[in-house]
Amino acid sequence: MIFSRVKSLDRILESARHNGLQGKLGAIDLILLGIGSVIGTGIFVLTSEAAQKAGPAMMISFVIAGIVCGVAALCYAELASMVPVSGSAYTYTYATVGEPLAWMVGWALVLEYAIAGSAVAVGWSGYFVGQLQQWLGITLPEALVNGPYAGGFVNLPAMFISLVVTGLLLIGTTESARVNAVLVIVKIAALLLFIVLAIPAMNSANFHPFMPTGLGGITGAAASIFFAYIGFDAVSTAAEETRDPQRTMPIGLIGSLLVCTVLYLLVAAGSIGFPLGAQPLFMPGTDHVYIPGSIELHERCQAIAAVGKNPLVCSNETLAYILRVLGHPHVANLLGLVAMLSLPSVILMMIYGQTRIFFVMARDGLLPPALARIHPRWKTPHLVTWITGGIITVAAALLPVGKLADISNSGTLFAFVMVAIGVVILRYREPDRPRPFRTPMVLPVAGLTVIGCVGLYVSLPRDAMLVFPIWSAIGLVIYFGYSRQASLVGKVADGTTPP
Ligand code: ALA
Repeated sequence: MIFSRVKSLDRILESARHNGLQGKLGAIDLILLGIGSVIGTGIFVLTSEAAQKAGPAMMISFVIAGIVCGVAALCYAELASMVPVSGSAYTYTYATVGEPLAWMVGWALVLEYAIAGSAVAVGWSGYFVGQLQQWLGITLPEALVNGPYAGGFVNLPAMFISLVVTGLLLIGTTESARVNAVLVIVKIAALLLFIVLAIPAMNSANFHPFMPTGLGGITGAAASIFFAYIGFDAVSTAAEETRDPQRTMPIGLIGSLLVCTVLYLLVAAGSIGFPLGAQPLFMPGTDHVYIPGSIELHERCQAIAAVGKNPLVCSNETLAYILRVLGHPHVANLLGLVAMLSLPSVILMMIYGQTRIFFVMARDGLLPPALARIHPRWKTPHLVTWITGGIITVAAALLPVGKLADISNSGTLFAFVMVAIGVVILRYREPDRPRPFRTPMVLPVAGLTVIGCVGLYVSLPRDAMLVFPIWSAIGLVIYFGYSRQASLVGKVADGTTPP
C-alpha cells in the first residue's frame, strides 16, 4: 500500500498547465531567489553555534554539509527540469513512489520551510536587538526577546517580522521577487566586506586546537550548519511561475548553491581566525560542551559577560560581533543593518515555498480544496499564506534559533533522500522521457545523497531527531483519516471521477 497511487508525469504536467499562477520569473530571478533563500540565519547567526559544537573544525562541517547539499542539488536539478511544476520534492515523490510517501514528503516539507522561516525570524530578532542597542541605545527586556526555552518568555521581534513578511507575500510574487533581488545584492556585498576585513586579520594560531570536540563535534556541527545551505530547493517550488523552466531550473539551483558555498567557507575561515578564535565553552570539570541554545549556555555566557568578556559562541549577531572585535564598529553596525534588512527576504522565501507546497497538495485533493483558492486581485494563494504565516509566528515566538534550525533540518533531510531515490527510479521507469538536465553519475551521486542525509540526520541532537517521527505519525493519521479518501488520484483509480 505504501507504494500505491503513483501519479503519472503527464498528468502532473497537465494539471500544472491550468494552475492560475503566472510564469514571470527568469534565470537571474531564480538565482537571486535561490541565494535569497540560502544566505541567512545559518551564516549570520549559526556560525557561533557551529563553533560551540566543533570549534575551528567547523570548517570541515561546512564542507560536509555543502557536499551533501551539492549532490542533492544535482538530483533536484534533473527532476526540476523534467517536472517543472510547483511542489518540489512532494511532486517528484508522487510521480515516482506514489501518494503515501509523497504525502509524507509534503508533510516533512512543512518542517523544512515553515520551521526554517521561524528559525530565520529568531535569527533576525538577534540582529534587531543588537541594532537597537548600537544605534539607539535601547535595550529590550530579555523576557521579550527570547522564547521560554532560551530563558525568556516570548520572542516579540521574531513574531513581528514573521507577520510583516506574511503580509508582503499576500500582495504578490512580482513585488516580492523585486524586493528580494535588491536585498540579495546587499547581503552578498555585506558578506564580501566581512571577508575582505576578516581574512587578512586571520591568525593561524587560532586554528589550534583544531578539533576540540573530536569527530562527533564535527558531524554534529555539520548536521546543524546544514541549515545554512537549505533553501536552494525553494527555487524548484517556483517552477510554475518560471519562464523556460527546463533551462532555468538547473541554473538557478546549482548556481545559487555554488555562490553560497564559496562565500561560507571564506566567512567561516575569517570567523575562526579572528583574535578571540572560535573555541567552544566546556562545562566545568567535564569534556562536554554546553548545548547551543540551552539555558545553561545562556547563563554561562551572562556570567562571562559580567567580567567583560564575550566569546564568539555567546554572540547572537556573530558576524557583526567579529567585526567589532576587529576594530570596525561602524562596518559592524552596517553589517548588522544589512542582516536586519535582508533576513526577512529569507523568511519570505520560506513562506513562499511552504504556501506553494500546500497549494499543490490542496490541488491534488490531499488538503481541503479551499486552500488552493487564488485571491482575485493579488493572484496569490491567500488562505495558505495566512496559515503558514501563523505557524511560523507561533514557533518563532517560543523556540530558540538552533533548535528550530535542527528541526527544520530533519524534515529537509528526509525530502532530499526521497528526491535522490526518485531520480533513480525515474531513470529506470521512464528512460526515454526528455531530461534537459541529467544528474552526472546518477547512481553514485544519488547514493551519496542518501548516505550523507542519513549520516547528518543521526548526528542531529536527540530531540530534533525525535520531532521528525512524531510529526510523521501525526501526518499519517491525517492522511488515512482524510487525504486518502479525498485524493483526486485516488478518485480516478476508484472510478469515482473520470481521468
Ligand atoms: N539557509 C537559510 C538560512 O541560513 C535557511 O537562513
